[in-house]
Amino acid sequence: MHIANAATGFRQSLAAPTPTRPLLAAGAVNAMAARLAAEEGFDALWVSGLEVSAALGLPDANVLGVRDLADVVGALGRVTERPVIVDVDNAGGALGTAARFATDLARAGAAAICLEDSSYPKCNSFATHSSQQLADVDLVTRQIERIRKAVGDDLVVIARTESLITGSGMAEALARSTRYTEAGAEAVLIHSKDPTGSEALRVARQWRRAIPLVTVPTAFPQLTADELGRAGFRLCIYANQFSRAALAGMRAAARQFTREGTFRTSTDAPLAAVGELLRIGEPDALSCI
Ligand code: SPV
Ligand code: MG
Repeated sequence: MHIANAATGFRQSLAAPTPTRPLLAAGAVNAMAARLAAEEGFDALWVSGLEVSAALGLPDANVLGVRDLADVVGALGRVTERPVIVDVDNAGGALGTAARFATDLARAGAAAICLEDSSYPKCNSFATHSSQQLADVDLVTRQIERIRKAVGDDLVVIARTESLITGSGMAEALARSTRYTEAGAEAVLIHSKDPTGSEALRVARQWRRAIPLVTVPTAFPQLTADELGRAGFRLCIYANQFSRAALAGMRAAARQFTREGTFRTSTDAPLAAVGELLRIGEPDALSCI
């Protein structure tokens, strides 16, 4: 029951006609990030392959298993009911693995999964040490069909194409998107690493379909959520900014300690109160610090 509700509510939000305000999803690698995202008004959470891999000290290269992701979904669900979208990468590059990712994540409480068409083993879209290849379009199409057969409507399926990341071009991106939606995907993400943002805006201009369009604006942060919404994107996924902020904040605090021998709070290295940390897992907790 709970499983179907998570997907149903998210599906309705995706379909709601709001011309300028896209849904906003934040990468949440743990309950602390999820609580923060919910309190600050994000509509949904993104379980990022990159963030979860980094948190576990692993490469973003098809090393995560479905249980790693399901554990994170469970942790987020302890502190917020915001819908959770899980980045399943290429879901193991096979039909059986795709079905297992879908069933286990639906059971864990996810509202949606995002399946990408990178070939197995994948590498991160922004990595320059290794090159990204596209998976066979028929394989990805059959993965989507298999996911649908496994979970029915209990998950929203977002299909992501890496066509622009691999330099295969806009025509390929649009043709693949058509195949994926015909196979049962309900939203499409055409990923872009163009730092000017003009490629992403071109995607939105050429997208003349009722299917919701999704963007991950990591490479083009100069475009605001409102601008992306007006361009036609229905969902903006801020995939890794909280982990990057945490990394920068931890480094600033550590450097201040090395310099001054104390963790006293300063504007350069602000620290949340101990009570804030205590209240992530126990909302009514009180603290003297
Ligand atoms: C992730 O967050 O793992 C993503 C988004 O897939 S990106 O890193 O931008 O490819
Ligand atoms: Mg990823």
